[in-house]
Amino acid sequence: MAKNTARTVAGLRFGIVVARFNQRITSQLLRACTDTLMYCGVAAKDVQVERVPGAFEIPLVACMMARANRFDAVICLGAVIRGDTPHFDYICSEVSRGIGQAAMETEVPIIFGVLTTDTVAQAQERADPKQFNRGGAAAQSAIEMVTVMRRVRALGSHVDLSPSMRRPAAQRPAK
Ligand code: INI
Repeated sequence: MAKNTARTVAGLRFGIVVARFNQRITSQLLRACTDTLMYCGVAAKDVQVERVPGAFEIPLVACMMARANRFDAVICLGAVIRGDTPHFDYICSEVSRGIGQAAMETEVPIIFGVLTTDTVAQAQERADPKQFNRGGAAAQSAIEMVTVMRRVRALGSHVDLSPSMRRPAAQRPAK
């Protein structure tokens, strides 16, 4: 992403939720993510990082950060690596479902930067800034989605969820 995005990202605020499980991988994702945000012109004071034990805990915290009305986007970072148990499948499906649901409920972009791989080596190459750089890509997706949401909010519509899930109008970001 070109550095001249600085004009459009100045003042934007981002929440990051990062899992400590597989920390060698997730700390690399986090570093690449924050480096990219800063490179694009986001101020360090406008980024709040919350750490959670594992990927399973990401959706709850991401949802609460999105509901706080303090962030233009929330970025979720984690690494779920397949073992010999079905644990992998349960965690992957809960994390992806939870993040998607949180975004729909809050109408705040919540970015899925959670690696789901068969091996540690695959996770390492996806986290490595010199290879797939998924942490940097998550930051870029967050910035892009802020712009998209500005345009789409101007259309005046909202996600139509059941009333119990709907966010009160008073809590929605101003258009
Ligand atoms: N959490 C991860 O983030 N990645 C994993 O690969 C993983 N595995 O393999 O078990 C994992 N498990 C922990 C889980 O996310 C929860 O933190 C734990 O079950 C407590 O709720």
